[in-house]
Amino acid sequence: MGAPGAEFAARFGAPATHGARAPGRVNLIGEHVDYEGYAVLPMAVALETWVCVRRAPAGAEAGVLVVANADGAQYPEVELPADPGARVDRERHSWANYFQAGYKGVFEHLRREGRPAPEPYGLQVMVRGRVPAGSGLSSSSALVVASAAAVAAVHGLEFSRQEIAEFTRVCEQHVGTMSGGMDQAISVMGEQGLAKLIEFGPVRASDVILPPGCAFVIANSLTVSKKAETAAGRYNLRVLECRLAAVLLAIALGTPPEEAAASVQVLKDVEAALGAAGKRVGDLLHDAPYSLVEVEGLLGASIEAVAGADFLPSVRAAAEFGGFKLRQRAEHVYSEAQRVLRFRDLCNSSASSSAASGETLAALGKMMDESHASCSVQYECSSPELEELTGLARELGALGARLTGAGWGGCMVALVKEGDVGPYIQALKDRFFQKRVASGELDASDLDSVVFATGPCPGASWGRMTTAGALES
Ligand code: NG1
Repeated sequence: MGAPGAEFAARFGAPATHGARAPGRVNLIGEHVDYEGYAVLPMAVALETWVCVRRAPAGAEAGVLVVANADGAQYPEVELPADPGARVDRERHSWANYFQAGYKGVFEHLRREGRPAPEPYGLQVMVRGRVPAGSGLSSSSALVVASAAAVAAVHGLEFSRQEIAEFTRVCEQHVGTMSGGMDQAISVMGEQGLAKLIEFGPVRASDVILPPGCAFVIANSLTVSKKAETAAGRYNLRVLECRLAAVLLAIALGTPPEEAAASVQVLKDVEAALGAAGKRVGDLLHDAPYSLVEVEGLLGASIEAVAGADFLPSVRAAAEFGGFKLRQRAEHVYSEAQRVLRFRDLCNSSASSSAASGETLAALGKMMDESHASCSVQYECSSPELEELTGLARELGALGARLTGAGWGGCMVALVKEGDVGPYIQALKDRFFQKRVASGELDASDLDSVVFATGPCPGASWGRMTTAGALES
């Protein structure tokens, strides 16, 4: 399924002039560490989102963005102002918020860079997404990246891949999650046949050659993770807990509270000082959840003053959950960051052999299992369905299995020997999915889209569209 060219012409009466496609991704290892400044190891997948655009003709639509979707029944058409300054309405969780975030991002980037911005004109837009929403494969970033790239193309703007990766990370935050940057980066920088180590500050991607003889199987737990809607008590709360843990670690290491709050943003900022002092997280942070009173007492300031008012909903959510689990969150981040580098090193060192040894694959699988356990126990971002699925995945012979993406639902990724893929997928269908078909939760015709093997795919492309509805090469 390619560009929604026919749908565009049917809705707007003329072909699209510009377009972009951007893929979703599967993260092989490195969960919830990107927003703490650490590297992640994803690959782009074959599921992608298309955004086709055309400048609105003079008249009624000249000052608006008419944003339509090829699946109009599920994603109804939305009209937005053609004004990059217009606020994204976070309280109304519309699918088109992601388009608007990408649209704003283009102009905000130009402004930050001090580059001249073109007059923003009205646009006709048609979207088609094949990345399942809320599945942990980053449908949100695929849409933000494709939107930004298409908007840039129709305004005649040229950006590097790195620029797009940087500014789409920032602009996706308009939707309401304090996104870390992995998804946008791999969606733009993905390459056929290569996983990538993505590092931040500035964002950059280096090749990771996956060992020959192995395959990655993605399976959807069928519980949708509504990231934007649940951000206050889940994703954003974790970002806040990490920030608080980082500042309290710095204070425990002797930095005065005010200085720590000003200079420490993420856990990576205190890693060196921890190492230099020969301390571990568990030496400095206690196991029991921290109450608001205790945290603010240690900070010598309100959380709002330290982290900003955007986190107030998360502060309220933490009170409901019984406090902030700072030690557990920090331990997850530091251990996961190390697993990413060990995983990368092992992949690259086995790249020269014609088939990876059983030992190598077993070691990679073990790291994936450890990553999952840490996500589940320390970071508490798994779900009963993901536990069932990853447990079954191992029982059925996967060398390792873990949730992928933010968690709380969505997909898992399992490492499987290449030769075992067919029977393995069939066994997963029989043991996990068939009963869901029987209960009506899943349509039998969707079986192949909820469990499949994939290799690394190319990142986004964009530009002018041919009249036949393809991107000009
Ligand atoms: P999902 O929700 O799977 O797209 C999110 C973040 C990532 C990263 C992962 C957890 C966004 C757009 N993406 O991914 O940056 O933090 O969670 O590793 O918020």
